[in-house]
Amino acid sequence: RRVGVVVIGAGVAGLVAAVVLARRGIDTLVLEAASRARVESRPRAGLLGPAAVDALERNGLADGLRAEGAPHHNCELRHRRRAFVVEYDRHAGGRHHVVYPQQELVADLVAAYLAAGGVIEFGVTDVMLDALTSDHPAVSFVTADGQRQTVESRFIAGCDGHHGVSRGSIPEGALRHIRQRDSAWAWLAVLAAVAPSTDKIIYGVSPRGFAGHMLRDHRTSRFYLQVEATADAADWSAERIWEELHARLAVDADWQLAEGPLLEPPNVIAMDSVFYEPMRFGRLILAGDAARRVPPAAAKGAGLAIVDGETLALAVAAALHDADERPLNAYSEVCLGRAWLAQEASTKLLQLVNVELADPFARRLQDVRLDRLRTSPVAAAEFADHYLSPR
Ligand code: RFL
Repeated sequence: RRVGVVVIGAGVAGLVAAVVLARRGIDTLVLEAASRARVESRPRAGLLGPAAVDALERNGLADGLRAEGAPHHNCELRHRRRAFVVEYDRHAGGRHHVVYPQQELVADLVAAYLAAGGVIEFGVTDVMLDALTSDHPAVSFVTADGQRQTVESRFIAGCDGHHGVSRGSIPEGALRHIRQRDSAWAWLAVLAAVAPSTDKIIYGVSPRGFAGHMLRDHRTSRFYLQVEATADAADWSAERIWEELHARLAVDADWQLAEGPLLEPPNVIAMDSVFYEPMRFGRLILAGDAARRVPPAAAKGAGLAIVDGETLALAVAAALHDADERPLNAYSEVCLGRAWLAQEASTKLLQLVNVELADPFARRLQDVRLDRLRTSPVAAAEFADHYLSPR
């Protein structure tokens, strides 16, 4: 069997790429390890920046997001038991975020791709990539009902996330691994079945460490707690989590944090990033988390994956339709430029909100940064530029 492009992974990167390719008449096959039910219900990201929303709009993929998503123009910081709001859209020409659960976006994208005549194999196992530097790279896999198949293609899009097989199929030494030095901190990610106690995201900076109250939908809330990088999620009972959230988010105002049952076991998310460069090896092109890991701190991962997916598809379409390989040759640099900008935003946000618990000197500087953000329009404009990046 032969197709134009095999896309490995039906996450946001893979599905955006697949829709754009299929709509341009390119025969596309998506291979996904999980079931359809699983990808359409797996909770992850929620906050999407303007570049990602624009990319979805441009491709007619934003109907669900427009109907169900909630625009977000500001966020709240809590410091020394005082709350202040940063109206970041005002400093960014009205650009803002939209909160829309990633699994709902995935469901929209699956539907759009199938409507464009695309084919997805869910539940595949043992995916293997071959002949990546030839004109006809191949992918072999075992279907959900146990058949081994091999498909030849012109290009392979490696969109299978940080733990996928695509990047691992590239020979040792062909990519640079650019890793951040180990961070002392991680975030414990908690998802609870409770209506949010706020209408804006809250970044709480307290003497016990950072706590975040993020938004998902009207029945679900995401929380983060700064923990030691070596922390074990098993040590964090629901009781301990709520106790810390109450303590770290406390303000001298009439505000209550509502509790609810945890929807999944909490997990410890490392804050150390890694980039793999370039994002291409022969006819295999990487997109999204397959090419990097950025911390969820500034909520950039899914947005980058979406714009990578679109950029990849347009570059491959130019190569296949017009024999123009220039966009493909520029692909890695374009995507890396955006991703490093997003990384810088994440790094800056972590410096703003993570508390260096054992370092009074760093904490004094953090106090200054937060006071400047509260009082200086220049500091607020700088925050807005990072928070909404990449453009
Ligand atoms: P995904 O979403 O991981 O999708 C990859 C897909 O590939 C499949 N797969 C395979 N398929 C076939 N063969 C194999 N061998 C395969 N191995 C894996 C997987 O089943 C999956 O379906 O990657 P993609 O598309 O690159 O998208 C990346 C984003 O998912 C990720 O960056 C974000 O979720 C990060 N992130 C956030 N990003 C935001 O922009 N805003 C946020 O608010 C935000 N919050 C978050 C987050 C990530 C989190 N976690 C779970 C680390 C919050 C959390 C808690």
